[in-house]
Amino acid sequence: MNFGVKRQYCWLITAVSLICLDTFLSPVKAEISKVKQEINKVSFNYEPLTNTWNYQDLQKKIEKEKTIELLIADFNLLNSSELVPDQTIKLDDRTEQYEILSSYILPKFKNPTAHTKQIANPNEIEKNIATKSVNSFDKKRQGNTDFLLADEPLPPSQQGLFWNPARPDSHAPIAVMGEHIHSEGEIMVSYRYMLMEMEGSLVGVDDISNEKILEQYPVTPTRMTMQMHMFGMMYGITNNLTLMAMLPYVVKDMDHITRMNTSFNTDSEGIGDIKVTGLYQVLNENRQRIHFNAGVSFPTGSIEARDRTPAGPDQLLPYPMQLGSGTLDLHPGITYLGQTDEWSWGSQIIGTLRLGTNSNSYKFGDQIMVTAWGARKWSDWASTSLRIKGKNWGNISGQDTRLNPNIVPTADPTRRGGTQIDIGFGLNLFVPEGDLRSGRLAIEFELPIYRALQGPQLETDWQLTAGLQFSF
Ligand SMILES: [Cu+2]
Repeated sequence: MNFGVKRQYCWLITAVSLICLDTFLSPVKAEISKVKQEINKVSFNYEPLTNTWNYQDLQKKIEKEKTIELLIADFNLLNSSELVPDQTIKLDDRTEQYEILSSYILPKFKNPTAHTKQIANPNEIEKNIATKSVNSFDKKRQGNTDFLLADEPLPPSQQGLFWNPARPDSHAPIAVMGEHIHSEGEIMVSYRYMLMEMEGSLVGVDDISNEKILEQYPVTPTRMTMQMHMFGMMYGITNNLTLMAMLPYVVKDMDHITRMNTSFNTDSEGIGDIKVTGLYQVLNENRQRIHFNAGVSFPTGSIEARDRTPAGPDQLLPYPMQLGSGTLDLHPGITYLGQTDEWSWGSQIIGTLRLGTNSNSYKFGDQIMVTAWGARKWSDWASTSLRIKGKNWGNISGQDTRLNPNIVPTADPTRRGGTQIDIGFGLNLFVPEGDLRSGRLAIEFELPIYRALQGPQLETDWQLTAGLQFSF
C-alpha cells in the first residue's frame, strides 16, 4: 500500500482538527471554570461540615461497628480554634451542631453517646489532624507510590460528590470504547476479543433466501464470521485529557454458494485501521461526567485483501472482506456518565466520517452510533449492565472497478448500507485491592432487535465482546 503521501495528509488533518477542537472548546472551558469556581466557593464553606461526610454512611458505620474509624480528608479546612467538643459551629449562614471526637467531627446525632466518645482536649485533636489527615490525591501528588495506582477511589471528602472511578461499573459495557478518561499520569492497557456471527440475508427488514438471491446473482454469501483482537492503550495527559490508541487485528471468514450449487470459502486477516482518540472532559460534577471524543483512524488496514475464489487463485475480495476503509476517518463524539451508590448509567454518540476517497476509488459510507446503558453494582467487584445501541451506516460511494457488482451482492456498492438496533447484556468484574488491583475482566453479548439492510446483505445475528483491562 502506498502510505507515504497519505501519512503527511493524516498528520495535517489531525493537527488542524485538534486546533479547531481546542478553539471550539476554549469558551466552553472558560464558562466551566467560572462555574467550578462558584461551586468551590460554596463548597469550601459547606463541605467540611456538610457534604464532606455522608451522614447516612457514617451512621451506618456507627451502627455496625460501634466505633468510628473514619478519617476526614478536609479537616484542615477548619480553623482548629473551632474544634471544641460538643460545640455549635457557625459556618457561613448555616448553624449546626457537631460532635468533636478524637480525630473526627461528626454531625450531632440525636443520641450519640452510646457509640461515640467525646474528648475534652482540643490540643489532642490538633495533633491528630496534623498526623492523620489523609487525602490520597494529595499523597499521589507528593509521589507516594502507595497511592500511584489507577482507578483511585475518591477520598472520603469527595465521595458522594464526584463520579467514582474505582468501581466495576465505572467502565461501560466492554464493547463500548472511549467511554472513560484517566487521571493525569495513569496508563491503561487493554485487550478485547470480538466475535461477530452473520448468517442469512435481508432486503430491508425482510429475510431473503439464498435461492432467491441466486436468481439475481450467480454467487451469494451465506455466512460470515468476523473476529477482532483489539489492543488498546490509554494515557492520562492531564486530569481532563486522555489519549487513547487502538490497534485492531481483524480475521474475516465468508462462506458462499453459487448458482451451480457449489460452495466456497474466502478469508482475510491482518491489522485493521489504527485509531487514535483524544478524550476531553468538560464536566465532572455531581457524580456525573461529560467528555468529548475526538478520534481519527488511519488507513493502515488493507483494502487489497485477496483469496482463492471460483474465478481464480488470487482474486480481489469484495468490500466487506477488506480489513480497512482505505480512508482517513474522523470519529467525533460525546460521552455522558452518571452514578449513584449502586447504579450507574451512560450514553455515547460517535460518528464516523470518511475523508476523501481511497486509493481504489471508493469510500465506505459514513456511520452514526448512539448507545445508552444502565448498570447495577452488586459488590465492590461485580456489576451487570443492560445496553441499547443503534447504528446507521451508508452505502459505499464510488466503486472499485475491479469488482463486478453483478456477480455477488457483496461486490455491489449500493447494497452495503443499513440500520441496526442491538440489546447488550454485560458483566464487569473489577479487582478493588491486592496485587491485581484495578484489573478488569468484562464480557458483553449483543443481540439485534431491529435490522434494516440495503440488501441482499448478510444480517448480524449476535456479537460477543470480552476484554481485559489493566491500569497502573
Ligand atoms: Cu482506560
